[in-house]
Amino acid sequence: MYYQEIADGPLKLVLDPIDLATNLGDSVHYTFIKKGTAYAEGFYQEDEVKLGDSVTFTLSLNNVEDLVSGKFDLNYLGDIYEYKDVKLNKEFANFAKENDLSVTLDDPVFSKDNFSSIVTVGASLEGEHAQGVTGNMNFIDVTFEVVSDLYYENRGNLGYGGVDTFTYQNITNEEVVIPTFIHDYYQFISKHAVVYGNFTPEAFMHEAGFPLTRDYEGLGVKAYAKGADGKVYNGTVDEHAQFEITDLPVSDKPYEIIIEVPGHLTTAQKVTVGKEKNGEIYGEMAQVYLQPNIAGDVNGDGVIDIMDVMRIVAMYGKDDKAMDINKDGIVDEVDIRYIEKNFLKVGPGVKKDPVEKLGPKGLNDFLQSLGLQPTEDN
Ligand SMILES: [Ca+2]
Ligand SMILES: [Ca+2]
Repeated sequence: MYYQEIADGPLKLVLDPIDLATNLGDSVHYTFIKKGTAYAEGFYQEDEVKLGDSVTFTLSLNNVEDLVSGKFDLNYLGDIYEYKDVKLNKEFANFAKENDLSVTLDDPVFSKDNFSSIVTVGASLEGEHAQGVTGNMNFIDVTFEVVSDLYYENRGNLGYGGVDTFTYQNITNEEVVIPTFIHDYYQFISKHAVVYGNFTPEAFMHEAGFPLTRDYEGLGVKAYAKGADGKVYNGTVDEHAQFEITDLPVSDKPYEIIIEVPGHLTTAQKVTVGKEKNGEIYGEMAQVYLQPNIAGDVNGDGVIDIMDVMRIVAMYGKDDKAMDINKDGIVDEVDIRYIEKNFLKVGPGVKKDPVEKLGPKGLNDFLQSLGLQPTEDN
């Protein structure tokens, strides 16, 4: 690096250590600043935080001259952290006391952008004073509470961006804007996981293989996880056939991830969530892959058999919500062909034998009674 680059402004350097196994390690951030340049730096008081803990961010000032008031915007993840309070750092408070200065903290101002919640905090020296603060000093502490631990960064921080700049007024009422850096971080101990993925509802698949856009929640699709202790954790589904289940406590015992689609066999998958590190299990975001939901179980008993056929036949040509597998407003050939295709299939974990015939009558007899030809290879 050249002196000129530093003289022109702070130079940021990121070193990515690569070990002998060529695993990319955590990168190390350095900022080089010309000696004497004014800047601010952020620190966290904690080395390790978990759900319910508080995190205190301290803004430290370097090489300021005659500061009489100052403020900054602090970005934080509003889903994870809840603002608690702002205080003068002890160092600043002691300095004020020793110099007979009274200091007023600004009321925090809250705002939001697309990425973050933002709190604007600051403080001013009160009354007449001959001089402001010069040199290096810890200024303000801002404290948050960890209200969710669905956070999985290796290096915990309050949010993207943190603090960009610190703005202060000096004794001659000039506004000075100085750069701010945060290289500090803490270990975030997450104990909850998120699982997500896609489901594949056979009667709502485009022939090209992707799910049709539908109000799956409105159609009664349910995604949930069942813990080893039987506890159920409900998830959400969106109109693109994606599901998400949050707040699963990490455990060394597996969860069963279950997707129910009306008119279809239920699908389920066992997964163990959480990443082990030094004997401790941490939360993670894990994608779960599930078998398709097979269409045809209109009575929801976990098997596709003659009972489903019978029900469809009874409602054939009508607009019956439960029997209309593909929800196009009519019970017709499309619906019964799913049953024909998947006849005698059984959902995962279902201990029930599908019934092939009703008395002497089988699937083909019912198809023929509707004027339909059985498919060749049936
Ligand atoms: Ca059935
Ligand atoms: Ca239909």
